Amino acid sequence: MRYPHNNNWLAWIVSAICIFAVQITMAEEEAAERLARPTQAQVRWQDDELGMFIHFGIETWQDKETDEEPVMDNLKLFNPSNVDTDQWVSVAESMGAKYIVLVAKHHGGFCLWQTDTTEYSIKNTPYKNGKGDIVAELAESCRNKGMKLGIYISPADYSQKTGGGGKSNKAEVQEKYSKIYRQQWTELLSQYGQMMEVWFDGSTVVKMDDIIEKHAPHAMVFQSPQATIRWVGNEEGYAPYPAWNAVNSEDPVVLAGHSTARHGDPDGDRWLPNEVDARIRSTWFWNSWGEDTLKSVDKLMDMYYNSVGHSSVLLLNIAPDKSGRMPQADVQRAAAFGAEVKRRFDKSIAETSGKGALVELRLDKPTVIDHVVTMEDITGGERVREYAVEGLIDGSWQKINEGTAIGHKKIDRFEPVRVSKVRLQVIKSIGNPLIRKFAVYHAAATPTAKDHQQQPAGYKTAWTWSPDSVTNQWKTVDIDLSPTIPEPRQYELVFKSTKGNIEIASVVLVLQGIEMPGFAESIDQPNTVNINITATPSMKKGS
Ligand code: FUL
Repeated sequence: MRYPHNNNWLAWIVSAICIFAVQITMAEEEAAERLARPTQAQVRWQDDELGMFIHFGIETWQDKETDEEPVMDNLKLFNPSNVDTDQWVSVAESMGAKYIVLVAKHHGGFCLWQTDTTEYSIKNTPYKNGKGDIVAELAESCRNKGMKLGIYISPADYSQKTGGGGKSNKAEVQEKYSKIYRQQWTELLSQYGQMMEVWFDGSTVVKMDDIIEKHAPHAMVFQSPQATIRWVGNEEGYAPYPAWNAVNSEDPVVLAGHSTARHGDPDGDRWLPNEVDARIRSTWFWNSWGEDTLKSVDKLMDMYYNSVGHSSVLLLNIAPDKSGRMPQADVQRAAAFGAEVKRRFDKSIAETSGKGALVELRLDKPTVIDHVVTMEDITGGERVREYAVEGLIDGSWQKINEGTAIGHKKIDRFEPVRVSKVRLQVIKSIGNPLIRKFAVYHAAATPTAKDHQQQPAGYKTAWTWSPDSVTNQWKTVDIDLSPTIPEPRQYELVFKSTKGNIEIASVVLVLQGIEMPGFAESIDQPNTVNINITATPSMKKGS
């Protein structure tokens, strides 16, 4: 820079300001460098956005959600006449799903593949005279159609007398089961092609790191200490907002492998995005009465906005019936859902990308829009903390929407407005915002009150407990929560006192008589404990 001689002082101030600004920018960039980053596999997985879950087993014939009494006699039931795994894959495709997760063994212990680990498996069923193998059939269909496949093997196993996490109170049962469970994973991960996701429903106490490392190093791992993705905390299809992608690696819940969306921390050091598992009907397995519970396309779209639109991945369950095919009504609904997502979001009116706090999009002419989709380039970490979307309406800039997190994707839906330009103003960020996509749409889909819904109704429940006598001493109290816990979810347990103060020293959750350390954790609210109920073999038997 050159300045006239008598303006030296001005030059000095200008360069001082420049240096100062450069230093601030460098400090911010250093902070951004410290943000958690996804692996390439996590980035690919988040780009998938939608997967299809499949539950199919003895339960399909029992009209039940869990095979609670796994006796050999039950195996007679499993005899589908027309297993059509190509159809399953087509359904996934029609919905826009990029991967499938098959439940190869649910809590009852029945194995859908030719396993050497147990007699409670497909080889002792009438299906194909015991020669059938549903995992093999689906793996082949997926291979033929270029669909990615993931596997769920329940850690809890009734047939082996283990509860959540594959845990037993008896050392000899634990030792035997740990071997079985490890072998089950080894079989499925080494004999059926590459698996893109492995599901440890409710985390696992059985050592798995070496097996994953050897056979599925790039697979997404749902729950467990090796998790690369986490459970959102409910099964209703909703991620809260904001659902930050990172967590703190030292958080005991993260270490135990069952953190949820509530453990998200934008400044956390471990990238662990949320998977939102949900059902197209009200149950995971097909049953004779469930067709009326099929969710409408509107409801499914709501779930889509609140999961994919909240930087999470939606894993939607569709269950084959007793024939082995997915029922026509479900097939049509899945296709209609996929078509609606496409109709709304396949083609933007205009889009751009950019670096920095302001990203502007000029439209050819004043245009009506009702959606904005924004994506961060998450390879640089989740940088945006607060933003506003503004539109140039009749010559003046007006705020259309605002938010906090963007992450992989944020969908903003609003009443239609006619704009000639749109801009993203990043109000708060760590380092320079990296915007991969800023796109506008006119989907003619009116917003509903449920947009940005933080939690599904009934998500938070408070119980009031009134003991007969109150003492000044520490007391251990057993509370039976089973009547008030209808299904797997995250609950907040609030202890209230009507007389004097109470203090909670510790809370331990017991499921099926087995203590589940880490499933209950105190949170930052007075006398409140968060409990994660997932993968419960039977809620009826829970306590
Ligand atoms: C839950 C299980 O208890 C359900 O049966 C289902 O498998 C779902 C995906 O996870 O925790």
